[in-house]
Amino acid sequence: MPAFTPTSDDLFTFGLWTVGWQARDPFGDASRPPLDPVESVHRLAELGAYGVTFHDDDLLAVEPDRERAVAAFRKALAETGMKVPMATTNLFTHPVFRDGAFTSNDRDVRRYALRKVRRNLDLAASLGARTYVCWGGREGAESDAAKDVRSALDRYKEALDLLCAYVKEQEYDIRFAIEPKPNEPRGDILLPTIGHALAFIDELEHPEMVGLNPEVGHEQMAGLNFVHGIAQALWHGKLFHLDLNGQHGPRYDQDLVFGHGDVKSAFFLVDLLEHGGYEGPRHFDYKPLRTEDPEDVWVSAAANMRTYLILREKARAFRADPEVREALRASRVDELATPTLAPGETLAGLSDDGFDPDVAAARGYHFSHLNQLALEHLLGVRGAA
Ligand code: GLT
Ligand code: MN
Ligand code: MN
Repeated sequence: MPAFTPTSDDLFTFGLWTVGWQARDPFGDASRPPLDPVESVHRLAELGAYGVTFHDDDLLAVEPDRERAVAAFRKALAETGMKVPMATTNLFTHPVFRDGAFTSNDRDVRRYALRKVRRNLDLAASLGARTYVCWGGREGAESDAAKDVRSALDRYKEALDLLCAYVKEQEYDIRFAIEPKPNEPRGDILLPTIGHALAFIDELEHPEMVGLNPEVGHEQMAGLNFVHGIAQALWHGKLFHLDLNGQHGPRYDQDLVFGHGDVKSAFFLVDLLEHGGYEGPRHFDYKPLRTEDPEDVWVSAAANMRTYLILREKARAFRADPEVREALRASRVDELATPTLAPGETLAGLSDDGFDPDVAAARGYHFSHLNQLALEHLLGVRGAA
């Protein structure tokens, strides 16, 4: 039985805001004390994480002086060897952002938001971050009368174009990753899904510098298949980063431990990430349950990584199982990789090859057997690789 013990080679990262969440919700006060980012860095390093990510304001959790807070954070990184592959800006907590940041109707707020991002971009670059996430949680509306969506998209584009130009001027090695979400905290958020964000990126001045940071729960809140979304993001070359967590279908954003929501989707997600060419950090964006005490927080942090490693092992065993290979062949899964026309063949010249649709319609695809094999690997009744 493998130990499922994470090491830095596994590239597991956590947002400081995850373990540091004090569990304030719309109905209740904080249930945990503030957590020093320095402690988070040390505890996560001990648990086998590769790095941490942060919002500008996360660093100020216990030390309001920014310079001192940054110095303490840098020291903790140096002591532990933890990396910062990604950073982002808090453009949602302060009430100034209640109508959005890049797309607030108030132009002064939009200008302030750009300055706030610029300041943290400079810090992110100095810490070696290569990805800068833009989650536009407040970019949206509750009333269709309150937001001119076409102007809002113009302003969203303006902001990203300016940020890309700034990164180029400063010669930072940073790309932006948009994180879609359908709703919450706004009634409707702009760029609500992977698909909306992909289409938006194509309209930007530097589309090559902008990709995605999809989150498991956010697509599932919209009733969408996260594995399909990730596959399409990979297909477009746009999976710059991702947020792993758990969610039980369309309801409020749960941010559960990875695998504690739809575990079958988590299995196929790990299978795709491990075999689909994604080489970036495996980043957890979860919230320790409000019921948990400060020590439980670290138990839940470890659970994210352990679950990922278990699913990785199961995905390997699934792919190596001769019966699975046979079932994949019987289901013609590999045949889809063959181009429909032969080299040199044209649509005009396409002959019918004696094809009989009734014969083809009578052939089963045997997907239930394949699905059952996956489920049995997941449930642990089929052998290890
Ligand atoms: C916030 C949100 C997350 C985003 C973070 C990045 S902040 O916690 O719920 O999904 O990834 O801004
Ligand atoms: Mn997220
Ligand atoms: Mn979320």
